[in-house]
Amino acid sequence: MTSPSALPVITVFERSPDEGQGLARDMRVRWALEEVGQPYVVRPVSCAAMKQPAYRALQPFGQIPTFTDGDLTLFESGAIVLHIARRHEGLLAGDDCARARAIAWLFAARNTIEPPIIEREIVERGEQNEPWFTRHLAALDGRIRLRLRDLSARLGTADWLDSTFSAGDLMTVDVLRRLGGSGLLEAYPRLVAYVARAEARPAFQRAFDAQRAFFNTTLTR
Ligand code: GTB
Repeated sequence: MTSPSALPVITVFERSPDEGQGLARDMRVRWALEEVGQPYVVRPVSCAAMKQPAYRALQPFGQIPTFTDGDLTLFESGAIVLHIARRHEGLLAGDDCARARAIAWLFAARNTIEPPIIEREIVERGEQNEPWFTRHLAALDGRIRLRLRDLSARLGTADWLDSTFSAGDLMTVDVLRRLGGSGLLEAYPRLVAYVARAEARPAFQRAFDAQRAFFNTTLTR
């Protein structure tokens, strides 16, 4: 499907399993677009359609989100956020070194912080009845705590990871939000405040409200 307008198009769950909590990976893309003031169009995709060849041509693994802008289609939320940040003002501020550090944080969020958090979700969802469940969960909690401890130490009393809010903060906060309900973040008050500070940004609020409103409309369809 092509956009009826010249706006970028992102794909999202037709009905998100997170029920409008903004935990699916389109949230970080919506948030980035809101931060830079770029309007966009949402294209809902059903779980079945995601696995069809037509969609896999956009996203080889049959997942959301994708991002299409003119001739360019991208998959991988980190690559999409980075692309948006490079194309627009606002998410990679400062000189070349500051931009490089912000990109390093974006990668750290995806490659160093997120993996044990995702693994924990998979275990929580899929291994509850296995005899090793409690031990496996405890091991993952330990790995997550190490990351949180180090991240909290680095953040210290600063508002953001590297002077001004960046794509690195956006990605880090989006990843930390997935710990909601686990009780793990609460042991790190500086990280709790960091997430709250980011969630209070008007761009975050607009992105959150948009995905929530979208989910609510799917309820009545
Ligand atoms: N590495 C890819 C990226 O970053 O873009 C991963 C994309 C991905 O995991 N997409 C998920 C997907 O399409 C949705 S976000 N899954 C369908 C499939 O693989 O068939 C992951 C997600 C799903 C559900 C919740 N939730 O219910 O809270 C949160 C996050």
